[in-house]
Amino acid sequence: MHNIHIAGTGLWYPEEKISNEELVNTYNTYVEKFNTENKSKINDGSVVPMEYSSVEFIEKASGIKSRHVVDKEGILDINRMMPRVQNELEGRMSAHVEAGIKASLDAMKQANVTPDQIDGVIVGTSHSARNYPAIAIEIQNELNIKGYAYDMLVGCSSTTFAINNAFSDIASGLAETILVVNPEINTPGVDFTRRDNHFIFGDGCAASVIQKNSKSQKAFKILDRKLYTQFSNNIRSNFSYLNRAAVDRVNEDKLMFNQNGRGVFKDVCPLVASLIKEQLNKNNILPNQISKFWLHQANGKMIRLITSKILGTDDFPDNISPMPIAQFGNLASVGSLFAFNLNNDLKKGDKGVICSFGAGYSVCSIIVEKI
Ligand code: CO8
Repeated sequence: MHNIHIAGTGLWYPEEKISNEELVNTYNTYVEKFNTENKSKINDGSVVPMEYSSVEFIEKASGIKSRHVVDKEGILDINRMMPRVQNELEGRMSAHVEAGIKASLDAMKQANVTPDQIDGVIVGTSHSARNYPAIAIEIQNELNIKGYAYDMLVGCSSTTFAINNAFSDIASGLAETILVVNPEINTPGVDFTRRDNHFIFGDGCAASVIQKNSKSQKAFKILDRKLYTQFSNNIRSNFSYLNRAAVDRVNEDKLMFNQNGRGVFKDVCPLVASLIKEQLNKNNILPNQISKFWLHQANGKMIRLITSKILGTDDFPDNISPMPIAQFGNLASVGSLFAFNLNNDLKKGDKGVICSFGAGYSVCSIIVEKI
């Protein structure tokens, strides 16, 4: 039996915040402008009028009330509708690295670990800022960490899959302590002119220290990991280095995040609930022995439904499955770690489940115990 722990976690998120009211106000102004400018084409049927968004819909369908973003002004400017970010260029620090360092320092402090004790850095994210050199290697360099570093992409399960890789490296003897970093700067990939997507994502970053025999007060022992993937086009981004040379040129906006939200909801809820139930059963743990389900923050209704399927009842307190989604929106792969970091004041012996699910489809469930 391995004695491998989540020794500490840390978060970073931008100060700027957009409420549903502000977002819908901008979106609806954009719609009004589009429909006015295209009035004659709409009247002759050659252009479809845009439909208005609503605060009530967003809150009821998703549970999201606000989101933290890297650039509020750019997103709310109806002549822009996207954050103002910078290209990756040598000579200045990547925004992903900056976010990663802030979250990492927090995690290292909580884990009571210094850079010289870390053997490697794994960055897991749904969008890498560039192809190479790896973001992880820049973080490794900035934090003065020896050993190795690499990036990995697994959509919304990038954080938990990265924690899993760290566990495997430690269990195999390759390392004793790994820093896992998960920058999710999502808003540059969102089409804020799309009614069905404009409210979903926010920006944030998490980091965790995975360590053998941690002595940290905040440490949780990793008891079990279960990973599952199943191919689906229901959440897809086609943005890639191929675009510039493609003979079948497509408008850049059409290449970004796109999803069939209904389809995802229908496929993923039963999949995740049965995966966690099977995992608990294999580990001889009853669902009601789990103090917290720190689930991927895609949708409040999904979190509630999955929890009720696992527990076999609708009658459970909200705080069993924390929902930072209300404040942060969907943070792609760091949602479950935000839920964990902000709600993990458990007592020795208490158990919880950290579970991500999303694009791929990809699912990773990790059972932990407070030591
Ligand atoms: N305002 C008002 N009405 C609206 C709006 C709006 N903004 N949007 C849609 N409607 C209307 C629709 O037109 C529809 O009307 P009608 O019934 O007349 O046809 C009605 O509301 C219902 O629409 P939907 O069926 O689309 O609404 P849902 O109840 O299904 O809710 C959700 C939509 C919230 C998207 C929901 O389906 C959902 O959350 N599904 C799960 C999605 C999910 O988990 N996705 C995972 C994505 S995260 C991930 O994997 C990582 C990807 C990488 C990150 C990417 C960063 C860019």
